[in-house]
Amino acid sequence: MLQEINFDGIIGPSHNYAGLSHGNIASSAHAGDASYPREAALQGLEKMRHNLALGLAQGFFMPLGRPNIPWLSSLGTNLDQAPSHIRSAAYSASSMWSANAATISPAPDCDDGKCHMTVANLQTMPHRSHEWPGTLLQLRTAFANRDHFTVHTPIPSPFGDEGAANHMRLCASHDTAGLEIFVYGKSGGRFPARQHIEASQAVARKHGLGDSQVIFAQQSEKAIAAGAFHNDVVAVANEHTLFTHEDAFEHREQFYNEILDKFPQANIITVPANKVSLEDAIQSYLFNAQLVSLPEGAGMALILPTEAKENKAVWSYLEELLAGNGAIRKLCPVDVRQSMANGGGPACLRLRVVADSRWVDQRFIATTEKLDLMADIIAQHWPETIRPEQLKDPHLRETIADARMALLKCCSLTELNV
Ligand code: SUG
Repeated sequence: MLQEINFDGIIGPSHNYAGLSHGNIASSAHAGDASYPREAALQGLEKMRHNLALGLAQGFFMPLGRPNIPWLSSLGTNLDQAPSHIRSAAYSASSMWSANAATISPAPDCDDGKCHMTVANLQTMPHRSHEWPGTLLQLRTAFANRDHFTVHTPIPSPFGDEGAANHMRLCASHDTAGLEIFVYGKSGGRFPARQHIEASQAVARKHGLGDSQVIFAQQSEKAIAAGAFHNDVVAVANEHTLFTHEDAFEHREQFYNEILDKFPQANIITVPANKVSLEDAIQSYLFNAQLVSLPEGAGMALILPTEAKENKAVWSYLEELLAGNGAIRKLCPVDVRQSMANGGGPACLRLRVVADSRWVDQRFIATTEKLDLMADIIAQHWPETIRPEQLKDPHLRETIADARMALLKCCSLTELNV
């Protein structure tokens, strides 16, 4: 049975706040703060536990090996000598945000009937640009079944590709052919536009998607300039529903018309700026919710960051939305504050893959028992806190490497330690 499986990136033991992502307001605001990797990873596991309890299919990815010493070597340096921003980049636990791991086109959309995945190059941000080799290895391990999956290498530079964070899919149900929407940026004014149209078009071609099944939409320059560094900060889609801020897209009317032309059943919920300002949307991460279909036809739920509940304008809008008895029937706030402080909400932490879970390497599929085992490892081995100046400390490096290895062993995934 084809179903949506959410693969969450486990928050790695090197999680820290280095202010590395220009254009990501939370990352800049928390630069230099002490981080709490253990608490962060446990928050992530709790989110998975919550979603399993809702009856949703759940998978996970291992954190990548950090600090990335081979990357430092390729830059002619090492941990002692690297300039501090390069050292921080080598230490970043940014692979936790698995929505940026790859773009996924489910099998019913692709001309050869296989699920296609293109690993994101993440080239705009130095600390993210060295994720792809580890991600490629992990995806080729988890989705090794070549009868059902094709995992492509990243689109080459200079075309920036940020993966599923700039990709949405509308469909009657997950197991039927859908309309894939690729969102790219042109200019964010003071901030970089990380997704380039050339990369989006290349991914669509490589996945074998027909013209009638694809839309390329420009993210609004206003949204990028306000801090929506990825489209999933201002819009999210699930099955026939698109939930979006009024100011998310540059040519909104034209975009909506193209959607309705290619997918007439689309249900577009536009949140007006006079109810929720772009600023409130970005501060609360309202749209970085996981919009999911509940089992047994119970409608859709929004799995939101607790910050959305704390924002008055956002929460009263959501209460009004629920009272309208539309597609969205349930609001589930979850606490992922440690990730949020780096600009990563519930939706950033997951990669959606539509597949039959029997085709996936079972070591990546979550059960409550496995989450319990992982929680024990994390509680024992993840550093409690990291202050930025500790990144120079060789003991920290050892602690982090040992912690990751303990988790890889617990999940029988030591082959990922290259
Ligand atoms: O790429 N933050 C990530 C957040 C990614 C969110 N993902 C989605 N929207 N799907 C980023 O900006 C901050 C790291 C630091 O500053 O230490 C960071 O990389």
